[in-house]
Amino acid sequence: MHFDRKDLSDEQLLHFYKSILLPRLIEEKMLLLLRQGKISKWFSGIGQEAISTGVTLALENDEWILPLHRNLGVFTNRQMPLAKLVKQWLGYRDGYSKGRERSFHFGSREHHICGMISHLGPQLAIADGIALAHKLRSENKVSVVFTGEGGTSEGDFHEALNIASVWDLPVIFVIENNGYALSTPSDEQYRCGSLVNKAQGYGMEGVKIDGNNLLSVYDTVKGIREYCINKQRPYLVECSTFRMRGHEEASGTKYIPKYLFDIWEGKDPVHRFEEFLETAEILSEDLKNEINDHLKKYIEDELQDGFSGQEPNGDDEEELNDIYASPVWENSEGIKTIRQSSSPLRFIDAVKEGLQQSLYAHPNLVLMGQDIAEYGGAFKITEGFVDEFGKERIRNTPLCESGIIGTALGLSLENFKSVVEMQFADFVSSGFNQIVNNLAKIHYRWGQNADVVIRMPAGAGVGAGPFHSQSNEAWFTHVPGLKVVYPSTPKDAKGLLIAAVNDPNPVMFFEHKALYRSITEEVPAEYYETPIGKANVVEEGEDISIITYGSGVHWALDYALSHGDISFDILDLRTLLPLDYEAIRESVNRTGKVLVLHEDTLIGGLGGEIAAWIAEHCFDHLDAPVMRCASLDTPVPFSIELENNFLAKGRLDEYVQRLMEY
Ligand SMILES: Cc1ncc(C[n+]2csc(CCOP(=O)(O)OP(=O)(O)O)c2C)c(N)n1
Ligand SMILES: [Mg+2]
Repeated sequence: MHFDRKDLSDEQLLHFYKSILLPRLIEEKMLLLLRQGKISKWFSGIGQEAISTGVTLALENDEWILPLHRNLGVFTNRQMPLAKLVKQWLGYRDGYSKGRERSFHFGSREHHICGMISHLGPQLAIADGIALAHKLRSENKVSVVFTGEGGTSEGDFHEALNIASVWDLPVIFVIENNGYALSTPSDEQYRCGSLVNKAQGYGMEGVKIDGNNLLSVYDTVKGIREYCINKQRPYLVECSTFRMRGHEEASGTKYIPKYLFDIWEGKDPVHRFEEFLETAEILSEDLKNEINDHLKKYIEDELQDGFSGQEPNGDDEEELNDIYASPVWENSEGIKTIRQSSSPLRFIDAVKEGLQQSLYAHPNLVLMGQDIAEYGGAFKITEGFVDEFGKERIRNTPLCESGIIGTALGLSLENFKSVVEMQFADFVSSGFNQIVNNLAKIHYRWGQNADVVIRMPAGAGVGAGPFHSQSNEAWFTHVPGLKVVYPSTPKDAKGLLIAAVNDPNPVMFFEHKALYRSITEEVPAEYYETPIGKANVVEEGEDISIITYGSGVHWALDYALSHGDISFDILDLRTLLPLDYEAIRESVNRTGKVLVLHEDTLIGGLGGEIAAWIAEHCFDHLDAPVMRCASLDTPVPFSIELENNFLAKGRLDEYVQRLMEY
């Protein structure tokens, strides 16, 4: 192995030596503790330390790194105190995630590290968002994200590299190619010779290097960093390496031929670098011992401190409180109005105005979606926005829901807000993982918020078939950490959208397509919030409560209009997560008979949760069983006759009559 020191001083080289040695010594100690049963799980990076160390040393300390499970060297080289890391690994409350996350699955804003979730791939696009933030602010910074060669088979890899290239983002993508993904060898993983060849397909530069040579990694990444900043382009680096231990310690290495260990033992990144320093007479025997002793003592001291951490105490209130980031008070005075005064607006125009005023209120707000720029979006909601706010803030995206939602999270890490438009709510399934696993959980996991609104044009009644008509809100109401909002009127649509953008948490914002152009009402011209989490009593009554939202509100109102003999109490939930249970209770108390109505299908729909809650908490006030009127448990059919038959609206009369009979 040839080491080229270039203009690095002896002092710097010794610093590099300590930097690569520390993670190795910590790991050796960890293996010992594992055997003694003192820690439960360990993903070893022994053999791969030159990559974490070289990459981290090549960056500025305030540049974000998104590491994986074998990158201890990233954490140590960002000077994270080992004691606190140990507390993290032991699940103590004074670790980096209050005992909520395992091993390296956490981040730290202070250290500009955004750790992985278990899913391989989703953090790749977060690096895009961070780099976009730097680009928008004209900062000379890059973001760096790691993947294993196995992770490159995930669609997220493709989406993240493609976005970075199309948007000219200064991101360094580092592949640690250690030849195996758990037991799967490279020839069962990909067929492109070298993974770096993929760079060409994305129209970016790439290089393959010896990932076991600390100076090669350092020097290459340092040069690439300058390239990325100067050219405002991404770069792909493939580092050849090998892991000397099992995938994780319990899984063994039987599937790897022994000769590979012999070959790679000869290329050990720590020993070879040590030898180079000794040969160059930079590291004497005495100094080597001194450094080793010093680091070992540091490790022992920190371990002792780490093991004296505190067990989490499982306080429900604290646990639930950390699901959401606290709202930040925003001064809304003087936000530009689009109209002179209050006037009737269609639902769709109210959404548009909510977006426009939010763009004026938040100079750090970026809109992203397919065809939303010059074309104005599938429903023309953002028409004219490019002229008003510029292409940097109104961003057409490639066709990649997952990558864009990940990018939105990256923007949030750098204090941007974003609104992502799903062309149709149905397509959110292609971005599902990012929403339910990254956006929803990140605040609970390590206190980072995801300031992202996802606009969801949803619902049927437009003859659009199974993939342009779904009511998929219940997919998300089951996910702690999300907020799910579903306005039914233009006034609420504008106010709730403004509130959603102001809210620092991830908000799924449902807009029923059939309401876009069919519902008009007086909407204030001012910039105002309709509070998230508060239901609206649309009508007070005595006979039957209809608890509903979205299109259901209008079905209930129509029905009530043509059945003047029944006194309906109509409650528009407006927010589905968190639910306004108090408003539900009050409505039940007024009538004693409840029908939960929604366009979503019956089984697993939100109606089940509401009915169960009422049965559990309002039993004394009930005069009849809680009923649910929902759409048929099939996909949404295309033909208008079938769709009408599918929709809950057609069964409303039957349910009301059954309730009246009690
Ligand atoms: C989406 C997803 N599928 C499967 C797994 C289970 N899993 C964890 S690590 C791993 C292998 C990863 O291999 P590679 O990307 O090469 O990284 P390495 O472990 O070799 O560093 C697998 C299959 C996972 N974490 N996420
Ligand atoms: Mg691998």
